[in-house]
Amino acid sequence: MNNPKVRRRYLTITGNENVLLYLILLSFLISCQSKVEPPLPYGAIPSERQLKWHEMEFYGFLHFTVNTFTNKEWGYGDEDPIIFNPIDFDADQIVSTARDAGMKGLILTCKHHDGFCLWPSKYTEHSVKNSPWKDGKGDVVREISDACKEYGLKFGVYLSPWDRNHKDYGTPEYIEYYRNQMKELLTEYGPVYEVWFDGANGGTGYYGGAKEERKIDRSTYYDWDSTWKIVRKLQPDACMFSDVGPDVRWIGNERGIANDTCWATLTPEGIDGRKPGPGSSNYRKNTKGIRNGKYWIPGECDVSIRPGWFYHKSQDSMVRSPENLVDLYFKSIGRGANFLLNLPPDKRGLIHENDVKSLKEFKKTIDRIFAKDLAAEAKVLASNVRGESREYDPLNVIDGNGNTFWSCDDSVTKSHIILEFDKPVTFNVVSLREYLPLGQRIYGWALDSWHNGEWNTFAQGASIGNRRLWRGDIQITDKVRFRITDAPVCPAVSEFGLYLNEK
Ligand code: FUL
Ligand code: CA
Repeated sequence: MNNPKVRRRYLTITGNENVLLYLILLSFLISCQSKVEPPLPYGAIPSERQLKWHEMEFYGFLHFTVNTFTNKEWGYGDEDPIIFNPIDFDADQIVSTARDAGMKGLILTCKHHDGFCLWPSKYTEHSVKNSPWKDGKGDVVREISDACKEYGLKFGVYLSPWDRNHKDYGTPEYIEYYRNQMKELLTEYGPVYEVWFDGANGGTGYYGGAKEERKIDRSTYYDWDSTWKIVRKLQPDACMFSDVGPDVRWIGNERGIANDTCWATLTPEGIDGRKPGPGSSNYRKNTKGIRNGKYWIPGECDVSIRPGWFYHKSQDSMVRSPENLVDLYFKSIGRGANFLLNLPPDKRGLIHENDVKSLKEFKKTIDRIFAKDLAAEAKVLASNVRGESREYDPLNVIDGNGNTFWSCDDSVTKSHIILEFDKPVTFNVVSLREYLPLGQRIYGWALDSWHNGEWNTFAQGASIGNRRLWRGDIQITDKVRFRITDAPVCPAVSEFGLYLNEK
């Protein structure tokens, strides 16, 4: 200890430790002060898989089968597999068209009502393996799912519960067949993000030559709970779509439009007191959902880019215009639902030039609208900040991060934020998002702009959810106010954006 060198070293170490201890203590005190518990979740809340699904927002449907060659919408089930021969089939063209349109996934009709399988299922001969296409060695499911991986899109599966070809349809044997096919699709083609259960089922068909009508009890025949368990086991991240969920609900129309007020929650109702199921539910309530419904089952708006779901030459001039697609974007995604747009490959096995053209223009318009978020420049003030904590600061609504949000004290339900700008901003589109892990918490909102010393309300609505888009008259102002006019609990608003849609 008498050695000065050693002493000095000892002293130095001690000094550092003190500073270190001081810093630890300080950051502990700061974190104690700023750590304010987040609000408790309200009502039904989304699962992890549903949260991922919400991020998808826009994706495509591919309706492709023997109907493409027979010019029908619903095949009877007696089609000869030799008619399926898309000689120029090009999965790259199909998937890159979807990607270039901004789609984040594709759902393929692996089997439609006619029963023809686009993959060589080992449970039937009624498939691509008996088609001249690629000498019976082709597999549309393989090629589309591989191309999706290559282009960074997620892959989804449509497997029609109704099968107008299968001889056993209507008996328990068919359910086994259906589940076996589902297992093939969910184990042999990589990750699946969505499984689509169509509610259209039961009726006339070929049925192995019987050519008759087979009625089924839609609420019991399929024993959906057991099939859904298989999907959960094989693809735990996949969301299941049907009229009644369990993860995603049909929006109740095939026009691609959610109700202006659209809740992510729903309590599915059966018909005549029976168990709700795909094709047997009071789906009219799906368009709006049910405020504070029992389950988180958000809406998906499916619609085709043409009048039909399958390709028909006669509809080449009836492709939806880019403006119409933008309108659907605002009426689906902009109302908290997802947008599922069908692109039917033609007889060649390609997305037709007219559809490609419209999609390109649509994408350009969407990109132009959302190119610059004017709100990012704002100063943001709030009527209340939860625990006065920086964690719930109103600036969180303009940070471009969906995981940070503005919130208030538990007792504060009606509240507002004001965005202030150095110079007036010009906008005609507003984008709002709630922080979904805490549930859908806002029941009413309004937007005001500041003109000549007073507030003018230019927009109002009820639901927000994953996203709420408003598009209207041009506003020029240096102050914008977002008011929560009705809410059962304090809010959790994650994002607020202002954009200019130049004509
Ligand atoms: C409906 C089906 O009957 C149509 O053919 C199409 O597949 C559409 C997406 O769902 O219920
Ligand atoms: Ca944020």
